[in-house]
Amino acid sequence: MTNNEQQQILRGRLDHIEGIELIHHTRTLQAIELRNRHGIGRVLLQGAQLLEWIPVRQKPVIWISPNAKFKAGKSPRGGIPICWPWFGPHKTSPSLPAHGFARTAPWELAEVLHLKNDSHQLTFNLIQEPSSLHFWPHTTPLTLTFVLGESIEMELRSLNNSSRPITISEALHSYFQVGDVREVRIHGLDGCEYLDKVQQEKRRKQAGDITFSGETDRIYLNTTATCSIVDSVLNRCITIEKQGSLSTVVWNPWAEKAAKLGDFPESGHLNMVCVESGNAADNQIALPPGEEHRLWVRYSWTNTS
Ligand code: TA6
Repeated sequence: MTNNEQQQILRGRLDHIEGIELIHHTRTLQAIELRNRHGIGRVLLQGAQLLEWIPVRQKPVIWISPNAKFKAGKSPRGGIPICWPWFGPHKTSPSLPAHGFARTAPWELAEVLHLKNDSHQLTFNLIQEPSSLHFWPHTTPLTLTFVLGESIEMELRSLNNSSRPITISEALHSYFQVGDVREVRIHGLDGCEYLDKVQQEKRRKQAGDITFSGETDRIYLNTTATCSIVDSVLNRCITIEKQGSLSTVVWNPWAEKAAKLGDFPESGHLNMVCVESGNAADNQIALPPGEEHRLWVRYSWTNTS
């Protein structure tokens, strides 16, 4: 089936659903754009990557770089990339894509529901390309469900349909918009052990809230904690609840690394912070044949002024 035929079918399925349409984000990349009484959002079909969610009467909750590059096979900087079936560099083959292949692979929109409270529920299935089979020779259907309404809910389900046990690591690599990261506190990880990736993965223990004054890249381990991003510039608190996740990654590249990455605007690092729910490092997941793993998050926000 050609791409055009697939798009026609998808458009047909969306025609009868209020507030949702298939758009060309670029000439080659399609996105689902949706509007309901709670907000406006876009999800790129490549990577099933939420690009933005702008609640009504709110600043955007999810940060997307104004310099994000939209091209096939590259995850645009920002939004919520899906890191799967490994987090970070591949353990044995550094030439393989960082954070796995799900975030740059094609996904299909399998179901759209317009819920009674005027939220939208979108379910996407990963389309495993032949090119990934040589380094991921497993039958592991991956499904991502969003509920976009007065909050953002996501559920990532990994099913091991192969005959052998598999090991995965994963993260919902969420970029949150903040007024000024230097005035942000992240609450909820006090006392938690973490790997400090700017100090050769030295193991440390968090004391109090997390604050930011330089490059910060930490994998908090063995934590099921609900976290909150307390933003005293936007007078907003974003709450991050999770289930099926034992790791929380906190990242801000700061100015020098952001400049090297090449898709941040000048001082763009000041308006974002990543708080990523997943299972990484010590918390990788061993999935026996026939078993399914479920990672769930809910992002909600309140004004604090
Ligand atoms: O989640 C933090 C991190 O692993 C950082 O080490 C940094 O590499 C970031 O992800 C972004 O990775 P990317 O491949 O999207 O540039």
